Amino acid sequence: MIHTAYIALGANLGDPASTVRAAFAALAELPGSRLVRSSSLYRTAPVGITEQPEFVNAAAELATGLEPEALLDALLAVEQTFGRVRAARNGPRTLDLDLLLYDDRQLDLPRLTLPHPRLHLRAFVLQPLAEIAPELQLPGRGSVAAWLPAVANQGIVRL
Ligand code: PH2
Ligand code: MG
Ligand code: MG
Repeated sequence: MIHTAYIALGANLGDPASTVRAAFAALAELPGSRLVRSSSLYRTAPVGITEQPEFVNAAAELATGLEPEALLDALLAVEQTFGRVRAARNGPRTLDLDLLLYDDRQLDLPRLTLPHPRLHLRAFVLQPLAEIAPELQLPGRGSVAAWLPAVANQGIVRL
């Protein structure tokens, strides 16, 4: 069974744009998976801890045979290959891969909540996602595009 997953990419250490491009290639190589769409790269103001470098963010659509937790493990393994060290929560990182949506699956596990609980509040996620899937429905919340005006005040520039 092939599923549709959306993934948020983020980086703000090293050479973030090169890292995000290389991460798209790594996603394309995941077992039983195909990279269907990849967004442009966006330079974004840090949300949460604002005293850290700007991020480069992007979004990807993956067709995958991996189940959600196997996909999550695969994403964490890719983060590791890019040298991610988990220090401060929400602090700087060489690569962050967040599973946003998996079909219309709703999940609440200790290590994985689907849809991602804050995705509709963050321009750095919504804008790249809207570029590749504007009509995508967020379970219980309407379309991705409908949420864009709510984050219009957040700093984001397409590279
Ligand atoms: N990720 C965070 C916290 N803040 N800010 C931006 N602009 N982009 C991110 O990817 C990001 C963030 C936690 O993962
Ligand atoms: Mg994140
Ligand atoms: Mg993460």
